[in-house]
Amino acid sequence: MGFWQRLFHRLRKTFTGTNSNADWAERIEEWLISTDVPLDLVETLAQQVEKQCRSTSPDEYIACWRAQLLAIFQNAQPTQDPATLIERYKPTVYLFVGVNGTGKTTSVARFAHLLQTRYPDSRPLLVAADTFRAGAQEQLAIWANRLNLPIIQGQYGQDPAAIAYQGLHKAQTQNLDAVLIDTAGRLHTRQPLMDQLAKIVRVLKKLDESAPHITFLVIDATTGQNGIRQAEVFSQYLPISGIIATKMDGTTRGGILLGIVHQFRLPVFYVGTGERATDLMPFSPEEYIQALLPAPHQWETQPTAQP
Ligand SMILES: Nc1nc2c(ncn2[C@@H]2O[C@H](COP(=O)(O)OP(=O)(O)OP(=O)(O)O)[C@@H](O)[C@H]2O)c(=O)[nH]1
Ligand SMILES: [Mg+2]
Repeated sequence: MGFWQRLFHRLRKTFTGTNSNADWAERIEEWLISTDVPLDLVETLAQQVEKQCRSTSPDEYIACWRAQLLAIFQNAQPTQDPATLIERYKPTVYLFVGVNGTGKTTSVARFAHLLQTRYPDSRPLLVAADTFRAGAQEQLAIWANRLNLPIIQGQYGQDPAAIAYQGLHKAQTQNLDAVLIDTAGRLHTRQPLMDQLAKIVRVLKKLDESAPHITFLVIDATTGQNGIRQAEVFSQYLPISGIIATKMDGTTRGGILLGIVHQFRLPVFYVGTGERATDLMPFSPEEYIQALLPAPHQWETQPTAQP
């Protein structure tokens, strides 16, 4: 390129801003990848934005990206509010599944508290069907005590399906409103443990064909790309109703959720924002996207990407 050509090119860039969107695109793509949004999804979004967004103002350009991100959630809207199901089924059965340490037990307690807050007359029954990890029974019992809720416990090593059955049976005979079943953390790669989950579902159906009414897959939002695989494998073994995304109170922006919602059309119902009973919020796609892709002047603090 000769001197005049270079100058012309530079001027055109300055005046028409033709290149500025490309610069922005690159920065936004890098940013989203650093928040754990899967690479292929970022690329797809970039292509859509390029086609649809003509504006050269950074604010409008960001708004265009946000609209694309939001559209992903429109394709996976929850058909029901899990909590209000207790008005429909008595008892409503909620099953909590996920890999080790994602926050299942804490989510059982937090969801029980949420039900109690919304329906003060209800008494959810907690069911400790984690017989795999020593101390798991005790952990849920402490929550039951704190929240003043009934609990069904089992023995270490016992068949978790039997405890789930016992729990639902008790709730049916005592006319309780809800049954919240905690399960053992399991690696999605261990088939016998995954088969056990399918067995819990089969056994519940012997007492109530429509149970479980909700199966929450609990995902640790800091988990990175592995979250996709977790959603994929758990969905193969039992019908997942949607996601509880935990540990959203840390530095993570939880970009992996976008990947899960996009790929599996699973709604995100709640986010966990801490370790207390009150730390469970209904998920808001708008707020999530606002935090995932903030205004450019807030970009100085890079989110920490998970390996
Ligand atoms: N900061 C924060 N910590 C959380 C959140 N949810 C759970 N935790 C913590 O994460 C750890 C694991 O939570 P649990 O509820 O025991 O997880 P789990 O899935 O039942 O674990 P396993 O039964 O061992 O598979 C605990 O220390 C919780 O207090 C959250 O939303 N934010
Ligand atoms: Mg647990």
